Amino acid sequence: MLFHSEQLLFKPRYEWALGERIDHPETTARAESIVHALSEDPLFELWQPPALPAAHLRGLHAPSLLHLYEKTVALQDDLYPTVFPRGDGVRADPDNLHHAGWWCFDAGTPLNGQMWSAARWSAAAAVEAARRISQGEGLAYSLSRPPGHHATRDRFGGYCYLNNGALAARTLRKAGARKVAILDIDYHHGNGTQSLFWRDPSVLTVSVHADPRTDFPYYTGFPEERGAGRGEGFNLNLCEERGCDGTRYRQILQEQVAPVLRAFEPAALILAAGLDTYRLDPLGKFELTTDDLREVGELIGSWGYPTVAVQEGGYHSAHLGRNARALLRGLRDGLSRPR
Ligand code: Q9C
Ligand code: ZN
Repeated sequence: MLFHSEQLLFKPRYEWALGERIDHPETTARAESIVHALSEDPLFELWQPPALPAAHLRGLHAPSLLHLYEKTVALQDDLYPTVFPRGDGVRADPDNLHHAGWWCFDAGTPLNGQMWSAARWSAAAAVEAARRISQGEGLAYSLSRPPGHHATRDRFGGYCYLNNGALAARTLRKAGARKVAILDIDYHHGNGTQSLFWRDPSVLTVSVHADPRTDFPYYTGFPEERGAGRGEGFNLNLCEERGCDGTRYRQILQEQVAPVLRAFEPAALILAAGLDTYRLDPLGKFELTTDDLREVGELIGSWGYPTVAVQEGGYHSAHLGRNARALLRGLRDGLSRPR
């Protein structure tokens, strides 16, 4: 398990949900729950990643976005962008935090003085997990928090600032992997990851998620989004209705995901490991049990790809640790007996 304690200093307080101001779901208790559950398990040793050089981030994210993030360290309070300009004639200045809305796509992802350090360590953990896979390990887990899969090249949103899973994929590609697949099992569509590899045939992106007509991020995640240019056909969106249970979920993995991965033949797999498909999750409306998550892990592991598991969502803090442990144990068991 890769994790840095500075990831715990970022505490978003609230978000807006249809006119209600609700406690922010992406709490430090989430990470604490996972650290606690995995520390009790001798199989998951806790490692601190090395710091991530800024150059590594510039390969994926817009310099202006990173510039804006650097500015946020001076913030004394939480900043929620409220002005979201669009179209021609907008001159956005990353030195001016009043312009933060240009780099933001929702009202649930605040900036404050602690965010930038936490997000960088979260990304550093994912990159280090990927580095370990490139050196021959079979499974590595990054406790990435804040999460990453909604972050695009130049926009934050959906509680995500840097796209941790995408950085892991790039790390593997740079280390020599010709083809890498990202499988996103978070309840929500991985819109950021999709957009980052939209034209890239060397990174296959697959996301299994709730129907965007009813669930965040609403605008993307439809099956007709398949990539473009040379990347056409290398993005796959699989939508499920609310209420999807473990049996149905595994059926999707087995019948629709496994053949696509097999045909692609990736050198490694990035698993965007959201746990908000859990039946008690306050945001997700799927019905997977803890044991289903273990079986999901086992099924994915049985495909035999060296795997970087990167934490994404999952908001039932009290059960989050045991769910992460179930998924990871499943993965490890599956990998130990490939089919
Ligand atoms: N009432 C991830 O799981 N807000 N992000 C939903 C809730 C956005 C979820 C409103 C949910 C983002 C990484
Ligand atoms: Zn999610």
